[in-house]
Amino acid sequence: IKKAFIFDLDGVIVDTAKYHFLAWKKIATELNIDFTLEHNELLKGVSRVRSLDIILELGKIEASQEDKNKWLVQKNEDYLSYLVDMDQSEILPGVLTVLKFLKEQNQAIALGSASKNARPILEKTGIMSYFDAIVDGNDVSNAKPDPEVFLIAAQLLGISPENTIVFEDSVAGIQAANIGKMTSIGIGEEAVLHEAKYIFEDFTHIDSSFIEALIRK
Ligand code: B16
Ligand code: MG
Repeated sequence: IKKAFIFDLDGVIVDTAKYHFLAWKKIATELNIDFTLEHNELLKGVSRVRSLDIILELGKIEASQEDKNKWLVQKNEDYLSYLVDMDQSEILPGVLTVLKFLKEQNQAIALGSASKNARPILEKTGIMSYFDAIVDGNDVSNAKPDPEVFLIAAQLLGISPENTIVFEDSVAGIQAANIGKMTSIGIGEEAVLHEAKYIFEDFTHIDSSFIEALIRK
């Protein structure tokens, strides 16, 4: 059977979490908010607007919409400055091998990301052509753990949620896949992603026989 394989972007295909962190950290420092790498886990898979709210809550700061808009623009400009030199070398280990194998097996592939910067990242890393559908932060109104982003992707591929597999690095994303009745595969730490059906440290640990079994299921 033809299955749909949906990839999250940040933390699954590329390690952009570090750039999101640096950009948010700058704003937090300006506002005298203690913002650690541990806090940053809360922002994974979460929209830009919601991320700012979480940081302001951490600092117990109430801000005007005007100020919030200013910080959102500032954060994104700063984040984009880290992406200027991005190229294929920033694709995480093992990802290309899996993408190539899925293509050879004639499987459907989609991107399902909360980011509004997904397309330029796919272009810079040269992997746009692998994707049969791209659904990102510009296309959805409900953020993960709402399954909307993955449901739209599966629909665009013409494949039912039951025949869809989702690769995710965030708790919110794993929950979204589970709520959408899809097969969730966590990429990262077992302790964080224990709600996933399968968990792998990274894509180098996913071999072709595992994927073949998913396809045949
Ligand atoms: P942007 P994903 C998410 O991407 C990130 O994990 C999250 O940290 C970020 O705030 C969000 O995208 C929005 O990104 O500011 O670029 O629109 O993991 O769903 O691919
Ligand atoms: Mg992610």
